[in-house]
Amino acid sequence: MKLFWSPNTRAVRGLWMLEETGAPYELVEIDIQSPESKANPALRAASPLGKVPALEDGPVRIWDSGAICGYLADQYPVHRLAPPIGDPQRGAYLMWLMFTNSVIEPAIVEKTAASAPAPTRNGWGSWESMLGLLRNAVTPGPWVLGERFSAADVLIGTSVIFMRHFSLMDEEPALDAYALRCAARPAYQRTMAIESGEGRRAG
Ligand SMILES: N[C@@H](CCC(=O)N[C@@H](CS)C(=O)NCC(=O)O)C(=O)O
Repeated sequence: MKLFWSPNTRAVRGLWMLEETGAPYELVEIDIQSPESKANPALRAASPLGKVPALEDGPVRIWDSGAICGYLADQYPVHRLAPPIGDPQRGAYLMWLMFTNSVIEPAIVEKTAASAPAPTRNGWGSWESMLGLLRNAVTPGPWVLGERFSAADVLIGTSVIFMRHFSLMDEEPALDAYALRCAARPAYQRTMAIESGEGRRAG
């Protein structure tokens, strides 16, 4: 299995998820500033826009971080990173798995571009409503599905950590505590070591 990845990008989601599963993988570093690097045919086969993360697993090619995390959770059920089909938490899990790319990211654009909120027209609601939903999602926690850590926390966790890092939120005690819980996970710490270059491995 190969993860096309670049440090300090959304590819961290795929990397953290792989570290949660413990599955063997090869990291293929892409320089997203370099047209030559993004022209890598194997990357293009997995990711037509040349974006990271992208995953190659046998005949499977996936280029969306949410889909990659969901796929890996289902492929490695022994790690219980997704409620299985038929589980009462499956619906909530799928909703939170998609929340980052369908709600948080557009809401961040709304905030950073200083667009006027249009919560009825915009599918993500608004920046404020997104934050309210997130606060409720991690309260009481520890994870968005309560006691059960899942692939959805990889998505939501990286988003909350990103928003804190770039000071997009004011003080948010529940979200701050959640971010610290995510960051304390051994798989997340291994991911950060790889991102920084210390723990990089291939194959
Ligand atoms: N929705 C995609 C977004 C991926 C994405 O935009 N990745 C950026 C890095 S954070 C990228 O590869 N940019 C390089 C480019 O677009 O050329 C996902 O979540 O996987």
